[in-house]
Amino acid sequence: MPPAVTRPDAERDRRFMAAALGLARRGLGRTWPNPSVAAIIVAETEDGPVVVGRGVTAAGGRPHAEIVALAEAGTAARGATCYVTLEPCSHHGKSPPCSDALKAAGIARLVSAMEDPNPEVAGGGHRALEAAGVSVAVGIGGAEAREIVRGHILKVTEGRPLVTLKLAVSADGMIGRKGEGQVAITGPEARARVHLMRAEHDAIAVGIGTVLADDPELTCRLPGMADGSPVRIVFDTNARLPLGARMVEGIAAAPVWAIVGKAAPQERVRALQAAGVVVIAAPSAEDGRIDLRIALTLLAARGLTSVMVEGGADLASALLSAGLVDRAAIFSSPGEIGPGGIAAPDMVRAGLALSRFTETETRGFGPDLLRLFAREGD
Ligand code: AOF
Ligand code: ZN
Repeated sequence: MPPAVTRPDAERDRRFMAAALGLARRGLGRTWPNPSVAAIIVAETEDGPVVVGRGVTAAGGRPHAEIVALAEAGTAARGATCYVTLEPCSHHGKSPPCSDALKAAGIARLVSAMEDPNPEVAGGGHRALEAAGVSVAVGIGGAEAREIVRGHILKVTEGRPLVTLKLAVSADGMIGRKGEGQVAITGPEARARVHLMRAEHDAIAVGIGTVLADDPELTCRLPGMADGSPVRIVFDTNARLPLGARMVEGIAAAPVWAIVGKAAPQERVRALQAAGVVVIAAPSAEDGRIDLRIALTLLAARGLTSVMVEGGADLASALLSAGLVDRAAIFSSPGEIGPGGIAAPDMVRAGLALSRFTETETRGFGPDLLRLFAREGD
């Protein structure tokens, strides 16, 4: 009988890495303060390669993906190949290093999509395994892996989370109707997509104007995904968030964080805290409003790697002009709002061009169109 094939096979590596990247994507929004990482362990048998363990970073960040996959593989990990979407950690953080666990389990080969930009790791995991005699290949699936952990990269390099701006614009260029609260601009297919996007982010943010006008719940209401609801954040300089707001009354569904100015009335701050709202005081910029860059830094310090901003127009404009938007999701509907509409500010349209965004994807959802933008070069 011929010996089992042990020679690295590029096509096979791409295939297993693609599976791992798919798994990692499914963990998005659930693993903060850690990035969503996946590991797949493949043993060589006489019948060819067999997956003996799979893991994604657990909800809340621990255990890490490799530990979950190794537990499933047991002794079958000895001599096997491990595919990881991010370099295994080598530091003693809140958990022991994954590089040690992989070594101890007898992994013979590591295929890793990318180096971990976390300065505590930064190549140390790959080096530790190589030094232990493990064959290490880095870079397969790197572009997609970087896209998945973009928020983690920004958090460790710039100290702020990834910001995705979501807007729905009617055919006549409106984002709502004055004094009417929430207006349905897009259809049910696009709305389902928005709920999925919510679940893929660590948090959703709106300005206080949107809360006062629309009273949104900001939860993920997809069947079977209710636990995917991210943290709800309100930019609220003067702590005006009403205790009777739906998101405060329904605080059990998902946490609510209010970012208030340092001069916000203390009795309002105390009332919000008593209702279970986490109040974060941020310094003001020159215009008296919250300094958005610093506010985002405070969110990253609390562990968030990604935030989806859902409105309103003022917050969207302010983030765009501060250069703090990394991705944008613009839904356009064929329907018109007509008289009394609130126009999407020119800043939003111009901002996407000014900050040099490129359109990465265009997709139809029922009658609506979704256009995705990313910062050029991202
Ligand atoms: C991995 N596998 O699944 C993830 C990793 O505080 P700790 O010990 O949980 O370490 C957190 C850091 O580990 C995090 O900032 C990131 O650099 C890395 N994430 N590493 O080996 C994983 N999620
Ligand atoms: Zn680890």
